[in-house]
Amino acid sequence: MRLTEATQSSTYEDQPEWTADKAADGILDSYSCTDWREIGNKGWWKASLPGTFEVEEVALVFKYLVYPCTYTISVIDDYGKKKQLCGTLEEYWLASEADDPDLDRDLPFTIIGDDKTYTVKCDSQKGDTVMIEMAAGCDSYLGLNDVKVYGTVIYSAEFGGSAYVQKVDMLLRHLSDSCLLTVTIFDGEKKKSCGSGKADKENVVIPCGYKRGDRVIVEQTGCSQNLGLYDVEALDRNYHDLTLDGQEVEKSLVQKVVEKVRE
Ligand SMILES: [Ca+2]
Repeated sequence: MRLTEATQSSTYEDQPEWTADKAADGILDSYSCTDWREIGNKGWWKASLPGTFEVEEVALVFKYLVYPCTYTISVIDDYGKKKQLCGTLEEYWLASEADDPDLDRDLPFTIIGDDKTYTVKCDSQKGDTVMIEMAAGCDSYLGLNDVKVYGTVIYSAEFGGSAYVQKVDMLLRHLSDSCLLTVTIFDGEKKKSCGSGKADKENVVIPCGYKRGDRVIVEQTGCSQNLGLYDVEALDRNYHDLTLDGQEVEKSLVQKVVEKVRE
């Protein structure tokens, strides 16, 4: 997803052009890195996500030296500013180890050309900001080429009663080939799947086969950004619009309902 409003605790004074936004521009070359250097202090880098996401994965792409230091990767909640840990990157002499083909040791990086990518799996932490911190006391600096964040947005709306749903019609702000929109009708606690569609056109329509329920849930998965649902419409079997009371919902709520259905 496209990251914005990148900031960092400091910018290395000898490389003033290596600003925080260089790790949020999607450009993977050695002139598009960020560098912060904190001797003895706790350094950090953070950026805003394009909306509130349930974050599944954060990938850090390094271009050059990473001196031994422990980095923590977190997702920050929008309202409470609650910091939720995704994972840590422990001390690695990345450049020397990765450049030595005889070194018999597993590195937690995917290495393609000069790019060394460290991926941390998150546990659907919900938030609108990603933050990377360097442990205090590291005599270290970081050449961070880019940060990639993957996550899910969920939309949920109630009909204000029970209805037979003919189709769900969605109007998107952004398009994506890799992104799937999945529509589910809930009838009380019973889950009825309508189907999925690629988010590759402005107007995505998912037929629901007159499934009866009182709530529609749209899940956005595999996306690199929040598609931005301009509008969601559901038609009943008489082709009447169902009034939707739309909102983003906590995934835990959906999971709770789904778990009950499976019981
Ligand atoms: Ca970059």
